[in-house]
Amino acid sequence: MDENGADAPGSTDPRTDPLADEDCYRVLGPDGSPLPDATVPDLSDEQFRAIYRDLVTTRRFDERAVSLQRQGRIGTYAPCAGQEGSAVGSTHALTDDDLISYQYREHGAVVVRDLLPEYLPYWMGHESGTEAIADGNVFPLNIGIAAHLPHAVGASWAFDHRGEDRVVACHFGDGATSEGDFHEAMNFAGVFDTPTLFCCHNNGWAISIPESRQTATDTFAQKATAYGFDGVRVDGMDPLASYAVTREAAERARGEGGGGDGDGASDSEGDSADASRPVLIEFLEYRFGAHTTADDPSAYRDPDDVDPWRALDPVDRMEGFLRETGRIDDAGVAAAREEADEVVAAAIDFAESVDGAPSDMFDHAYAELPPEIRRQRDDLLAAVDEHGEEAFLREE
Ligand SMILES: Cc1ncc(C[n+]2csc(CCOP(=O)(O)OP(=O)(O)O)c2C)c(N)n1
Repeated sequence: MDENGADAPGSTDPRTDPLADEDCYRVLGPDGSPLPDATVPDLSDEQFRAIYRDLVTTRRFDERAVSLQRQGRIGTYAPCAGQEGSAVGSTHALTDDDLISYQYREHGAVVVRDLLPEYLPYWMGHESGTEAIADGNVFPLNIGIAAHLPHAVGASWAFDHRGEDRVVACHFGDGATSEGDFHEAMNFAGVFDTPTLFCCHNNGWAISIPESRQTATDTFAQKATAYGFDGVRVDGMDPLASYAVTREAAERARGEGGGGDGDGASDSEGDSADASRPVLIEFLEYRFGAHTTADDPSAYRDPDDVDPWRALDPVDRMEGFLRETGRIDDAGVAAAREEADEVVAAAIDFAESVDGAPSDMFDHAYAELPPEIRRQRDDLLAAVDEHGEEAFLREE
């Protein structure tokens, strides 16, 4: 173990057997066949295929984004391979009016909302990307770990106050659960019955810190007990299980009739069956690749540790399900891949055509700039005037 508490590469990570946890909710077996006692969600053939298409597109986006970073065409990027099932499956379980507040790795949620072209510019350094996705009910990504959780709870509390039939799905990693913001957000949500889905992506690692050094509890889901609401553990590499659990959690968060009770106050005393309640969902999954393109995972984990998890690849599993149930054939798979190539290529073309000015960075955080930020913007504009915009642009 190093001074950060991380195990040395090659040491035994307790999560070497992905299927060891029998309490983890699953629909699909490793090859995509439905498990014997599982309830397959009641979706149309088209909906099943849409989930598959979004998984394939997310995987393709991820591959291209890493490649673009290696070519110097985007900045640091957080790969999501292995984690597409939870982001895509859970977002399909929401309505378009529901708000998504995510960390930085849940790109699949953006794919489901059809926002890739608007989203990619962010990773190229354009603030306009974050503004555009907000119009699609996706809050801008958050790098300050767990700092978005209180905001997500605030937004869901506002929905409750207004009597709106909307929930907030707030995504974060296992590492975020060690931050004070996580506990404050969970406590507030429990006390005030906010329609919040706390989506914890337990991918085994917070950069080099393994899950075993992140918490002494058996699961992350059980942390909800301390705040008076339910926590559930689901196989995040199973898109259909992720869909089913999120669907049920969203119904719970909406309360019967939707939109909470509109009074913005806790119902926990009576805790009637139709009260709106938050839910913590722990998605059990694994990060196949590096933490970000600036990371080298071989410094802290044995590359062989990934193999058992690759056997549960969410894209392959969904394809296996569709094939086995006769919903897709070779031509359908080829068409999905071709469509994904086109969607991602078009998003890249669009993003590379965006022409941003350095001062754009001041435009999207505040409706009215506070005096200190205004001063900084004015200083920048004066410097641009003096030296020309080229002085602030990267040389191609
Ligand atoms: C408040 C804060 N502390 C530390 C960091 C540095 N940091 C960036 S990513 C990360 C790990 C987060 O792990 P986790 O929440 O499990 O998400 P994952 O990256 O695994 O998806 C850390 C510590 C940060 N961005 N913000």
